[in-house]
Amino acid sequence: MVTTKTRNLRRSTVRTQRATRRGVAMLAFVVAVLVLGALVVWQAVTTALASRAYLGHYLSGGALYASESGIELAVREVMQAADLDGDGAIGTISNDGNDGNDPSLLNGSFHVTASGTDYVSYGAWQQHVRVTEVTVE
Ligand SMILES: [Ca+2]
Repeated sequence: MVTTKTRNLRRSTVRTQRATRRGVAMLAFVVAVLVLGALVVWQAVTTALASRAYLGHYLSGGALYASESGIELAVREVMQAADLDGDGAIGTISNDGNDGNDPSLLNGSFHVTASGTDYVSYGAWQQHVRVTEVTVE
């Protein structure tokens, strides 16, 4: 009689250990699936942010080139002492407060203001704006 109880107790212990192992394996599987899912979501978000940052950098570069084009034209007016764009002043480009008639580029425009010998060019490329300032001595 004592022997039978011991066998039943051993069988019960073995079943409990197997169930515990299965539970641990299931928990490890669920954790692994959650970690992999989080990595996939993180990669998608990171890729989208990197693309958006690159686009902003690209468009900002276009605005810088537009701004530098304005400075080039303003310095040309100063060097030739002539109002090349016909806005009424030497060294300013389309300085009439009307953005609609600014010299236009492919996706942008620019205008230049002057204060004494300081010239400020505002270049716009789509929705990005860059400002370049020069002093002519
Ligand atoms: Ca001018």
